[in-house]
Amino acid sequence: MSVLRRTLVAATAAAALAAPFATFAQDIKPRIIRFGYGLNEDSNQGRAVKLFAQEVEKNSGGKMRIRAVGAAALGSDVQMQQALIGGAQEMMVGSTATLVGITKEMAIWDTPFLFNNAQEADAVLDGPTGQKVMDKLQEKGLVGLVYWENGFRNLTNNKRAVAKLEDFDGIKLRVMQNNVFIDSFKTLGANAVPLPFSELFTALETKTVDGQENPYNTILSSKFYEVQKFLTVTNHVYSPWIVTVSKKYWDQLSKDEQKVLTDAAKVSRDFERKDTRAEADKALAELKAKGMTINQLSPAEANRMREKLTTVNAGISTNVGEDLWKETQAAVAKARGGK
Ligand code: TK8
Repeated sequence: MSVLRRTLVAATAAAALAAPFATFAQDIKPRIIRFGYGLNEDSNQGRAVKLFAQEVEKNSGGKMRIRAVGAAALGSDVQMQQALIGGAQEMMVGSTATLVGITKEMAIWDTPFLFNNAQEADAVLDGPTGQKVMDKLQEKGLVGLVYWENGFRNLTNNKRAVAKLEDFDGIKLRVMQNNVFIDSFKTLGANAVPLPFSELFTALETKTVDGQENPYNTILSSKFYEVQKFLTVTNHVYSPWIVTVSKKYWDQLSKDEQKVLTDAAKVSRDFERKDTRAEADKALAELKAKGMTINQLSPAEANRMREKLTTVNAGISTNVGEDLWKETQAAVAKARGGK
């Protein structure tokens, strides 16, 4: 083959390879994916959505773009879920707890003290049990991609430092719109008031409610320290977030486009968990510096709270099904055994 001919062949091959991208960049408008979330842009949730957007744009060569909308500007978790199901919005991230009205099995993650630490949570959520629960969303019009960490939830309020079970009495406590949370806090003696997260700051500010419970990261990024005096370290439940796609939208995507989203979701999950944990490690000191009064429960009182909360387990097991309950307990035991 002559030098000229070899050059020509190489040039033609390069052009053929470049062609689809060239066509695409010039002729096809990028797919715009509206991705809603509830927290502020400057939060662990906001940072991870941003990273996800960068990954999607990079891996699709600019063909798919994420239009990220934070601070519940597209609606509360529950409103966004409905928009995804109807096909009016493409993606979101929110608490698994707010999905229980759609997929009852999600309530398994609301079991008080299910996980002792984040490693157990990762093993179970990323394992077959987590996948099974996530797959249940499909028949309801949602596709779950990955679990992110919201985190271990802790109590804040304006009435008093909660040092013992009896201190919950009469505290008007905002909880997520979910029966397990309502039951759990009623059991502890609080007056549980279900409200969307998007209404929470105002409800605390206007004293419609006295308190709430969320991970340290959220107490910081949502500035709850401005309207809450007392923080009690309870770690009463590990709360996952879940990244979901409208199934109506998902089914319109090519396999390659779906892969761009699943790959980016995995990268975002690993980033988000690291970032969240690093922030949580420093958050308590920051909240103290912002003026919150922080107290730990004594081991005896922590135990009393734990025991009291086991009374909600039977209800969760009935709701999610005894098989899933048992499977989850076994998965936790396995993770705990370090296997
Ligand atoms: C954000 C919520 C939030 C959750 C809550 O949209 O509602 O308290 O912890 O993270 O999903």
